[in-house]
Amino acid sequence: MDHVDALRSELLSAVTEAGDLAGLEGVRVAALGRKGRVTQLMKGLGTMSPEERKQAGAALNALKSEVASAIELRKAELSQADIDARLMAERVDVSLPARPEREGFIHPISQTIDEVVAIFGEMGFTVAEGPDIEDDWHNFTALNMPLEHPARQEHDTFYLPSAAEGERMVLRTHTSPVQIRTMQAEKPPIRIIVPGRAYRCDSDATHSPMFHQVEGLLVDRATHMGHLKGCLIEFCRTYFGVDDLPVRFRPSYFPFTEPSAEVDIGATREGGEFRIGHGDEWLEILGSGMVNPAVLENCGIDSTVYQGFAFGMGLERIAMLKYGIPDIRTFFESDLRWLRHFGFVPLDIPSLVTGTG
Ligand code: 2NL
Repeated sequence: MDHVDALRSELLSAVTEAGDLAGLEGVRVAALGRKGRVTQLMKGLGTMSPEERKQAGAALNALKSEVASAIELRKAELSQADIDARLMAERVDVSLPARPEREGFIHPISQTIDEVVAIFGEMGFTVAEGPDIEDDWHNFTALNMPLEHPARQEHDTFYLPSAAEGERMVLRTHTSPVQIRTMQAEKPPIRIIVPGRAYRCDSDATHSPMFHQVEGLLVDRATHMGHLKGCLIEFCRTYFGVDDLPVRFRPSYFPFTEPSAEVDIGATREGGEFRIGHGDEWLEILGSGMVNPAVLENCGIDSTVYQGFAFGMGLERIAMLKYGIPDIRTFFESDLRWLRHFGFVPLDIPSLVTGTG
């Protein structure tokens, strides 16, 4: 069996010396492949006497499995070395300055969403999302707007062609269906904000058929109007960066809240333009109210135990007021000169300390 021992040490050192995966595969084929040396020796077993075959067969099987496991071991080592080499070669220096040809700007809507999320995030709200294409129940019925409700006609809804026998779907007219879905899926306490696209068939200097909203919803056992007021006053003052900004709650009506209030902030008119802050003018910036108990019940929440407040605002509107953008249609024209003027640099991250980011 001396020749088996010699072959063993020869093959094992070839395995150890293989410098890469391709070289190792060559060693494997030469030893264990169809015409490999170990395979050839095993073929010779057939010509031996039964006694010889028993001994030689056991020795060759042992050799074969020893060589095979040495190859596996070396393969693992070489693969790791391969990964290490690639990681070194493909390393990216993240501290390099941005290349001028890759210069880009954050769209004011994205910036405004980031700012609003930062402010409400600090108060403990998380972001929820849902589909743009909705069914009638989630967009209207659950929100206390039954078929004959006049608010449905006011909404200038975009309807999709109805499927053969299916119901007619709508492009959501507000982001409220996301709150409905959250209330159905989760138990209170609920504290979410929902930034997203909404659609209404309307177009002029202050209306776009596709626009963005942020709505908010908080549901808990003892939620009341004081919580709503504190939360929204805090939001207005932080968003506009005016510590003592006057904020006014004016009675209003929405089918999904009772009572309802619209929120105005103090402003002065200078020339044709509004300036946010003190003064004798009021600017409406959002709608709000205590969630109508019928809406809670529609979502399976016991309205004798839980109460909630909700609010909604147009993102283009609050962005136009803060950044002095005069026409809503320019948000969606993809005009690079407009974006360079009103856009934000990517590293200018919004935070509560920097306000605008
Ligand atoms: C506005 C007014 C508002 C809500 C939205 C809401 C959602 C649910 C339940 C109750 Cl699921 N309310 N949303 C409430 C009050 C006002 O939006 O003027 N938006 C631009």
